[in-house]
Amino acid sequence: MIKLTRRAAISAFAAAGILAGASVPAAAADIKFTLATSGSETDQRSVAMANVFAPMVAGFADYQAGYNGSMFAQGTELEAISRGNLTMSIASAQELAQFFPEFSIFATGYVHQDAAHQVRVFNDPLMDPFKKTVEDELGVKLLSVMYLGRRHVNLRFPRSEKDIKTPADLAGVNLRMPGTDAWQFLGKALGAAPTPMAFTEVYTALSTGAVDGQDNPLPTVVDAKFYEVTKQIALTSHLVDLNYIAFSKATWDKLTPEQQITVQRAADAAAAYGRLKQLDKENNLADFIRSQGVEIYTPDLEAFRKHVQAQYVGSEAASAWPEGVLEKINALGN
Ligand code: KDO
Repeated sequence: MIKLTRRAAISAFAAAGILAGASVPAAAADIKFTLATSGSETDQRSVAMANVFAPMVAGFADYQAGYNGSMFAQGTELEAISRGNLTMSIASAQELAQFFPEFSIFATGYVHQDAAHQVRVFNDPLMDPFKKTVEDELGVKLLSVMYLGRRHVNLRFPRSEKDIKTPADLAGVNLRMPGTDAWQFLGKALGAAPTPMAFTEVYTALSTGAVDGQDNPLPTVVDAKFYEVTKQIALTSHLVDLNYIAFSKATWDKLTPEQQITVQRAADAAAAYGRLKQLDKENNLADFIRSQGVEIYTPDLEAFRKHVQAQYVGSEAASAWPEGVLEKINALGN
């Protein structure tokens, strides 16, 4: 992950003329939407984009996706969009927090309660200044919110060797987390010793023992076959994780108003479809994972919640959160 300060990033992109503003509408045949994701082709978010988004925009734009980080490495996609080298990505709040630290609020443990809460937060006016900053300063529009799922701690050791009841049981556990500050903070807040690593390297790292575990929702554990190289999942639910459908503002500005409406509708439809599919998988995969020899159990959730939340209080991360936003997010919960 290249770490850029907001100012350095913005001046670089501005110098490259990326934020220079609208131009002449492109001819239909010229329009090509490229999407880069570190997810696989069978990840429900990828499927939703290919099967819902792409057909909806097919009247005026070709859609091409690069999976498994093949087009751009995990964490470099937003910069690629800003530079004009990519149209779309499935971006995380943690990646956005690299540019705009206030986004770490959406990457904080035990803040979002469920998929519906994520949607209410994304559509609430509280998001407007966040969206505007990303658009104005990075040249990226956040079109819609996608559901990734409840992240849990997934370890190589059988439960007989290491039983995770509280954060204290994660002391010294080398837990792979994605490579940005917000992720690493969350790993530490869980009580673990986090190691930054790109998603595409995780399976091998688990199989060789380079890391003790990883955290992801159950559908990802199945899609990436982590059940083949791990022995237990403690259902910590430490992050109800989301991604944004990020779209190039430069490309957006070249579209006609009708095309813009179609793109927005296509993004919303893909997000809604993917959310339902992912929720369905999340609710139905435990038996399959168990059948593969992985123990699944619930630790002391109150202990995890208390410990994680306490780490954010007074932290540098929390100092970047605009006043009153956490309260608004909480008020949109159940
Ligand atoms: C991961 O690297 O663990 C993560 O789950 C982080 C998400 O933000 C997202 O990028 C995801 O990977 C990839 O799309 C692969 O599923």
